[in-house]
Amino acid sequence: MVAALIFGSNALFSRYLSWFSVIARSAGIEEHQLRDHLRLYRLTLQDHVAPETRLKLEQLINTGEAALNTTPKAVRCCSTPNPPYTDLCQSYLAAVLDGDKQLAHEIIETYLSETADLRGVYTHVLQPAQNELGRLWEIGKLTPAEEHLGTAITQEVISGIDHRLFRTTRVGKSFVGACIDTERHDIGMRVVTAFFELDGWDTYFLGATTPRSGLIEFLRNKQPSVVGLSCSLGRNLPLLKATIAEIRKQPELRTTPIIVGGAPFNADSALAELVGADSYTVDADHAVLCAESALAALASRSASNPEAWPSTPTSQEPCCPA
Ligand code: B12
Repeated sequence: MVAALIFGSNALFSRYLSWFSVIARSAGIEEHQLRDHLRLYRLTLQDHVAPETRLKLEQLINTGEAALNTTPKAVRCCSTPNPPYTDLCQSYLAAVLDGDKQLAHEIIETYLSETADLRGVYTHVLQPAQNELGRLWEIGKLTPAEEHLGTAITQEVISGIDHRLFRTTRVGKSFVGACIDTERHDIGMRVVTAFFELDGWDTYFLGATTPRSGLIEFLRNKQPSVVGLSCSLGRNLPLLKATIAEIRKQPELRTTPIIVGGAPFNADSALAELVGADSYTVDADHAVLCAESALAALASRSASNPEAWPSTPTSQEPCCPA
């Protein structure tokens, strides 16, 4: 809620509330209790906030109340028909839910030896399987330990197929992908970084909870063509904004395009501009194209008006259709 208030994002708050209402329901909390909760929020907070914030708060809570009637926008899971991956995704998920990591590896290795369809495995098997783990945890059908086991198996499978990423043809560009200091969700960033590697970029995946000072020192040394930052939780947006501001203060990184991604941006793409990023995109399939267009925008801007740069990033629209 605080991040939604800070960034004035009703979409972020309604996504949060529709998510929370699922968790609450599976914990036996009824909708009228959530409504009471919001009413008390309104009553309590309005006496403690400035008039302009009160208005924003009012709008936020109104959208939130409306969101309680809606079901959260589903993320693609293995239960979502997605030919030709449906059976593969479901058999992979079944192996993961059984904790059968040998079978999980075999299913992916067999498919890859027949198709070499690495991109399909990442975005149409591993990602929906992870989303399904989240959905089952959310409705109380999976314990945190079982979700951790499933996630660990997927991380092992990703490590097992990493060797297939390396291409002979390099494109002479580099990409650093990281999660900020409070963000523990790094599989999304790892998959995005893999897509850059597949396209011949030199990539550096720094993973979860990367301390800001270390991230900035690494970026100053590497001076990558593009930086990617991942955020899965709305509450991490203010820190992401501060991290991007810090990166832009570095003379060596003044013109380096920064692209972002993760669930909060899929809820409200305007947040990409509000955290100071150059652009955002919904998933790994569009990430390299997103980086290419950010680099093209950089080139045309510094060519047309070297003085103006880097004043304002160009497009905030998802650089590829959401
Ligand atoms: C695995 C997981 C964890 C693991 C993470 C392990 C790891 N090393 O990553 C652990 C157990 C640590 C974890 C912890 C928590 N989690 Co969690 N987690 C998940 C889960 C199940 C899967 C995420 C995943 O791996 N997805 C697969 C990847 C491939 O997809 P992705 O992340 O969406 O990334 C894609 C796009 O978003 C995009 N993208 C992402 N980043 C970037 C960056 C750039 C630059 C670009 C271009 C694109 C891009 O492209 C990616 C590839 O296509 C999700 C469920 C879900 N639906 O997301 C919950 C989920 C995100 N977690 C959730 C929660 C609540 C938590 C906790 C707060 C739980 C708790 N109480 O402790 C903690 C918070 C920890 C923290 N501080 O970050 C909620 C968040 C709900 C919300 N309100 O936002 C979710 C949605 C579960 C749920 N259904 O309720 N979690």
